[in-house]
Amino acid sequence: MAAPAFSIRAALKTGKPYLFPWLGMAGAAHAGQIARLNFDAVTIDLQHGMIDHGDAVAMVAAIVAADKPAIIRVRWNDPGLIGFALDMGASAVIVPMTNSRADVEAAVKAAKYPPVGMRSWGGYQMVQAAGVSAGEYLQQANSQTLLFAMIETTEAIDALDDIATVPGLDGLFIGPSDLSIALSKGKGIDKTSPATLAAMTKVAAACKKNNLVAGAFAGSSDVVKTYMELGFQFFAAVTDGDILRQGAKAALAGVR
Ligand code: 3PY
Ligand code: MG
Repeated sequence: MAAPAFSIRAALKTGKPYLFPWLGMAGAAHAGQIARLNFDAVTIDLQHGMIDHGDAVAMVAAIVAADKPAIIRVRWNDPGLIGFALDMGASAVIVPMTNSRADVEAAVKAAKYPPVGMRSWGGYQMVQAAGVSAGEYLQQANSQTLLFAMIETTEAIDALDDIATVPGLDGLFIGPSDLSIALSKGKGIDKTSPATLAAMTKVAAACKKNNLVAGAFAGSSDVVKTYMELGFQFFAAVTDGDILRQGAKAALAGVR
């Protein structure tokens, strides 16, 4: 964590937007190639991505070898999954569907070593990924590995003040697809609907008040810009599927 590549905090302090791709496809080769592009970090989505834990271990190693921090969105708010993601060498963990203070307290407990939480010590992959000694990792892990609670339901919006004040929490991360489905009562997905943006404005204010990182899945540069105007800083800017589709389209343009 002394190693600059592992630390996300130092880059966030500049106030600049923090941009990363969101990988849903398994493969260390493409994770390593994408990590060498001009992103700040790379995220592996273990909730909806077609990626198992063995794939993810190799993908984190490839991302870290490219000197970029790896971020993992875990499959669910489960202490074993959160601990394993950090033990793989993730610099940040994003936990889906955290809807109450109790949900977020449980996630923090899993992600932080005592006295903040109950993360269990073991394995040395995370120590190697951070490029420090085991003792240094233990000393720095609680402040340098970031825990994001996802806000993507009406329950979470209603519980925002309770959630945002959980000690040890580092940031909130909007899932705008699920949030817009919930806000529209299942009618549709709209990442920039007035209702979605109004809810996100409340989340940005809660982050500012409680010194939390304000993050969101955006998926395109237009949406990143819209969310930046609301006060967000930490973005999933594009998916690997979109990178592939856009690249294929560009390669064929003018030929077909
Ligand atoms: C959502 O938008 O609901 C997410 O979880 C991000 O993919
Ligand atoms: Mg979601």
